[in-house]
Amino acid sequence: MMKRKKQSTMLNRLNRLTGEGTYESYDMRCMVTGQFAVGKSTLVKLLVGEIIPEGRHPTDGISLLEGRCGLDVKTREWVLINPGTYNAMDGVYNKVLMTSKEKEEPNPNKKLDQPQASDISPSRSKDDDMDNPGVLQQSQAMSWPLPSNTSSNISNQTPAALTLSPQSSSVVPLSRYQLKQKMKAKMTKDEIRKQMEKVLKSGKYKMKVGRLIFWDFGGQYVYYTTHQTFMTYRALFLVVFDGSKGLHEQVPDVLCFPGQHMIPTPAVFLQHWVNCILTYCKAVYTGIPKILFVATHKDKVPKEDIETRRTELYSGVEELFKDHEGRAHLVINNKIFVNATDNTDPEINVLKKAITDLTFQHPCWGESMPNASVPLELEIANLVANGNQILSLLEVEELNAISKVSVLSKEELSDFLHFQHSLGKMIYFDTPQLRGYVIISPLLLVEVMRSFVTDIAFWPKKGLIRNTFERMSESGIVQRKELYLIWEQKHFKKLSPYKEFIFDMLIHLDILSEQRRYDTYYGKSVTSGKLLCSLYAHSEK
Ligand SMILES: Nc1nc2c(ncn2[C@@H]2O[C@H](COP(=O)(O)OP(=O)(O)OP(=O)(O)O)[C@@H](O)[C@H]2O)c(=O)[nH]1
Ligand SMILES: [Mg+2]
Repeated sequence: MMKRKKQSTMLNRLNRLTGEGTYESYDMRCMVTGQFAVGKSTLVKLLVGEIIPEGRHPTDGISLLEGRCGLDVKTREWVLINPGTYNAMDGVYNKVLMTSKEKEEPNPNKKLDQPQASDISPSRSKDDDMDNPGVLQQSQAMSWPLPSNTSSNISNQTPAALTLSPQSSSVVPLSRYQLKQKMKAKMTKDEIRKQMEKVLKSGKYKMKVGRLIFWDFGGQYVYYTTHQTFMTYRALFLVVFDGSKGLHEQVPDVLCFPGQHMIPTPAVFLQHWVNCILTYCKAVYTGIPKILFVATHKDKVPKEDIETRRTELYSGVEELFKDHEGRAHLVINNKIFVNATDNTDPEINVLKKAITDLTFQHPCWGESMPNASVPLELEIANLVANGNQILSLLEVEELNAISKVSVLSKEELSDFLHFQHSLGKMIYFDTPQLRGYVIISPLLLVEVMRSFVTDIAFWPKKGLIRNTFERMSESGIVQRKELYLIWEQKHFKKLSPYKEFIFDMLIHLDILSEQRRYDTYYGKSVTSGKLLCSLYAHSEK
């Protein structure tokens, strides 16, 4: 009942925001989960065209790879974005520049026909470029519609060695790096805004390349309690496992799951992740989210045994989930088995194709989003790209006032924040304690969690904070001042100015609660009192 009311309010809000029309939004979070050390980070790096480091580098918390790759909305090509030359501004470029102006109304004063070589030649003036589709031609080149069979080789090549794809090579064979440099030199934030607003006004805002955002989840136990906070049905999940190991072989050197008394095996981990995903994602669409299984370490299996191994692994997985309630969510039949360290493994393309297909089948891919809030979204995206993660409501209001095409009314702004929160893109709680701030990057919350729920390997070696971690992991008890101290550390310094807000938010989210529940958390006793951290509650058992 309550839920239905909430949903209809949300729809009303959305309707109010969509008064000025909508555009199709293409954004997909690809959440990569699974046991520790199975190759999640390696695989993600490979998929976004990053160089794969040697050796083992466990992921601390969650690592977010944003703005590195996308999918061409029309051709479905896997598009890599400036590997090796990634710049924080890309977050903004990607959204603005992936806007197609192809169908813009012809303007007699401007050249809107076929792009010419000169459109993107360095000799043209800045203003010309801003008014010319050549800029977007650049963006098309930047987004690099590579044929999918070669895209996996991309990180082997130096950027300068790359030429434009066939359809744009007739324009000018600028290297990706050169284009990038040129873009940087040519487009200031103001110009991007101007450009964007023009497109919006024309009502032709259209994303050309949808974005894939990879969420790489750390596989150590300690993070299991925090990961669920970020899971959403508006995502596609990968569950990665090491295909060189038997599904029921004991995983050495690990204790059993907290609170579970089972021998740890790859099968136990697979079940854990599937259950976790399906428990924490709201069931909004039947069979969504999808969970794609990916086996790694193919190179550890003798060549002649690979096919038998593949069959064995996946019939094992099939068996494991045959009576599972969430069977409809599982994508097993692709039987993907890769070497995550080798970008020339042809099966990487099979994996990319599976991710692409599942993304295009996802009901949230291409959903209608209000035009009215795009300018504000872009302002915020720009700040996020520059490393900002949190804004005061006042700052958001100021940003909203900048736009020349679309300034949201107070009511609409509130709708916008609620809506972004429901999408999981921002975090905003409309309560007296919390409504003063807006978390504009979910990464902040990841860092908050990581600040006090982290693997022992990442604890300080000695000192007060070490003691806090020891006590917290044993008893689940922590004090406000101890958390504040943790946030004073160099690495978490940016949390410090918002410590009270963050603290209140952890209470609001029930991550922290007073040890004595009959006290209200508004009372003074909290500031000095002990708090129970629910994320460590298992340690009490
Ligand atoms: N031979 C081989 N090694 C792999 C493969 N995939 C990953 N590795 C190696 O396995 C180790 C662990 O890989 P990661 O990608 O860090 O594993 P992870 O799943 O991200 O681990 P956590 O972040 O701790 O959860 C690294 O040394 C990788 O180089 C593979 O397919 N074949
Ligand atoms: Mg990792």
